[in-house]
Parts: sequence; structure tokens; C-alpha cells
Amino acid sequence: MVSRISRFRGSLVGAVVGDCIGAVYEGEWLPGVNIDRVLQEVAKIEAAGSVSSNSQENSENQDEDKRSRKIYKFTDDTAMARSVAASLIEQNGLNAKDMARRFSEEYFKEPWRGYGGNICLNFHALKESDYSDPFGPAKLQFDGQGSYGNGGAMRIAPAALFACRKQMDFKKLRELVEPITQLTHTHPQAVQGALLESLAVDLALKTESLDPDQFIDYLCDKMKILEDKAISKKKRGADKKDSKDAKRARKKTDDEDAEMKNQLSYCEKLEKIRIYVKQKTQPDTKEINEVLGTDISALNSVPAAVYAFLRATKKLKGIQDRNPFEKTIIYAISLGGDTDTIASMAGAIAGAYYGIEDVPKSWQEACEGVEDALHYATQLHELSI
Ligand code: F2R
Ligand code: MG
Ligand code: MG
Repeated sequence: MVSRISRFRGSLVGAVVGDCIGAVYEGEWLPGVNIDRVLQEVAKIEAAGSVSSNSQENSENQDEDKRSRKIYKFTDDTAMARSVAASLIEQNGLNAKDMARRFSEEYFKEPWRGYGGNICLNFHALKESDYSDPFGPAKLQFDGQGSYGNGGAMRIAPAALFACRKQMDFKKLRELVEPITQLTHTHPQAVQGALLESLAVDLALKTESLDPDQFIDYLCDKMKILEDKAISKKKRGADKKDSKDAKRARKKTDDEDAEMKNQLSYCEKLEKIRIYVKQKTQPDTKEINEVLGTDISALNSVPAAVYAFLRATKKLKGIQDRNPFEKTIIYAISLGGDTDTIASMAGAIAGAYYGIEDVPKSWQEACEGVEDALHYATQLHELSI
């Protein structure tokens, strides 16, 4: 049985290694990333790991090894997740102003971490207004539509750990995840994506014996509630005929509806995942790209992360000799596109299920930010008991 603390550590460290290793390939589109290339990179990490374990007795050699080995840098995904963790721990709950300040200060300290194109404007606006309205700037993005990027989902694992209780409390999880996301992302797809990722992490933390069908049933159940609510909210907005903004609101809704018609919803994508996971022959990466998506939007990336986790329980070409955590990360990266983020989100789910013992030591040593992730996981675990 995997202990609870091991799962907490596995989840946060899983997210970090997914981000760091996935970042090597971010933005490589069709036909995905050849799995042999990912394996070559992983082999380098593992070779460096075995050199350092051979020089355990000699501290001079150890120091030399540390200096010479390649360190895989974390990106915005981990930078923001660390702020979520630190803020929740220090404030013992959500303090929106504190979290917004941390996001922003982290960005100004290290703006080169590969942030999304628009989120930076948010950080500027937050700083200029001295964080007086932490939710204000995000609402104004994209002509009031809000960002649909996956920046909310990619940082949410610490919130799932913070909200983790024996019995799932969907309401409490929503009350935490929604505002954390809305500090930067107000588009319903971004908020729903963060909720889907947090639900998957929460469920993985509590699952003893994984049944992919049951896992998907559970996620579908909850996502249906969210999607139905979003549809009726939108309808209510469009029905406000007396409002002076009604015409503009209706036009916006019509445009969004037209856009939505070409896209599968989260629930529809989860049903596709159910089929892909059961499929005897490994699904084609091109089809995964087209149907689930692997880009920087939440709707076209969170489902791919859930899928990578579940499909890694089955046969996968070229990586059958790897443990399921490793399979999850390597396979997630091989899907291409937003590789750091998809591997990070998949890693958070897989780590929550398999625990820290399945995250290879050599990977942990090679990735920047693992020690801090272990520290945050321990603190979040203490707060959750
Ligand atoms: N930004 C990247 N990668 C690109 C380059 C990194 C490279 N290493 C480098 O340094 O050059 N990765 C990171 O961004 C993704 C998360 O993005 P986030 O936080 O959601 O950002 P943002 O700016 O809110 O959204 C991203 C873009 O999506 C489009 N977009 C969003 N909402 C939109 C809307 N309502 N209408 C139209 N477009 C919308 C925009 O193009 C945004 O710039 C992660 O992959 C992370 O790793
Ligand atoms: Mg990134
Ligand atoms: Mg990314």
C-alpha cells in the first residue's frame, strides 16, 4: 500500500519532473515527439545518476559530480505551483492578495521561466495597482473573455493536496480551486480545466486499486455538473434583455457558441479517453492531438494529461520495461505540443497514485525544484491530517 505522505510527495515531485523534462520539447508539434528521443534524454539523466551513486563514499567526487551534471530547469508551471503551495501553507488557506503577490513577484524575479504571452500583462497590472483588486486584471483579459490558457490547471496540484480530506468534498475543492484559477484565468474552460486536474489528483490520492473506467466515471460525473452550470449561467446572461450590455453579451455568447461547436467538451473528451484507454492497439498520436488536443489551452491539454496517466496502465510501445510513473511522463511528452505542462499535470496525477518511490532518484536529482516540492508536500500533508 502506498502511504499518504508518499502520495503527497509523489504528486508535487511528479509535477516538477514532468515540467523539467517536458520543457526540453515544449512546442514540438505534429507528429509528436519520437519516444526514442525522450528515452535518450532519460538515459542521460539516468547515466548521470548512476555515476553519482558510484561516488557516494567520496564527498569530493560527489561535489564534482553535482557541478558537472546537467540540471533540468523548471518553468512557469512549477514557479506558479510553488507560489500556490507556499501561500496556502503560510496563510493556512486562500488569501487571494497574498497569492497574487507571490505569482507576480516570482514573475518579476525570473521572467525568463517561459510564461504565457498574456499572463505577464496580468502581473504588471497587479503590481501597478498594488494588488488592491487581485481578481480585477484577469477579468479584463481578452476583451473581458478571460484567458482560456492552461496556466490555472498547470499549477493546481498543491490546492488539491491542501483540500484533500478522507471524504471528497467537491464543494470545498471548488471553493478553493476556482478563485486560485481566477486570479489569472477567468474563462470557464480554464476554470473547468483546473477543476478537472484537481479532481484527478484528489481521486488519484485516494485510489487504492485503479480502475480506469471508474476513474473516468467519477470525473465525468463532476465535470457534467460544472458544464451544465456553465451553460445555464451563459443562457441567463444572454436572456437579460433589459440590460444595456445585452446586445454585446448576446453577440459574445453567439461567437463563443460557434467556437464551442467545433470543440468537444471536457465530458466528451473524457468519453473519448475511455475508448482510447481500452483500445488494444496503441492509439495514434496524431489522433490524440486532433481529438484531445495538446496545446496551451486548458481544454486542449488537461484531458491529454488524464489520458497519459490512464493509458500508462496499459501497454505502450518502447517503454514497457518502465514503471507506470515513468511511462506516464515519457508517454505524455511523446504526445508533443505543450509537453512541459501536459507532462507536469500527468505527473501530478501519477505521483499521487504511485507515490514518491516510483519517481526515479536520478530524475529527482536532475530536476531543479524537487527539494522544495518535497518540503511543500510534507507541510501540506501535515495540514491535511
Ligand atoms: N508560454 C509557454 N510556452 C511558450 C514559449 C516558452 C518558451 N520556453 C520560451 O521561453 O520562449 N508556456 C507556458 O504557457 C502555458 C500557460 O499559459 P497561460 O499561463 O495560460 O498563459 P496565457 O497568456 O493566459 O495564455 C496563453 C496563450 O493562450 C492564448 N489565449 C488564452 N486565452 C485566450 C482567449 N480568450 N482568446 C484568444 N487567445 C487566448 C493567447 O495566445 C495566450 O498568450 C503553458 O504551456 C506554460 O508552460
Ligand atoms: Mg512552462
Ligand atoms: Mg507549457
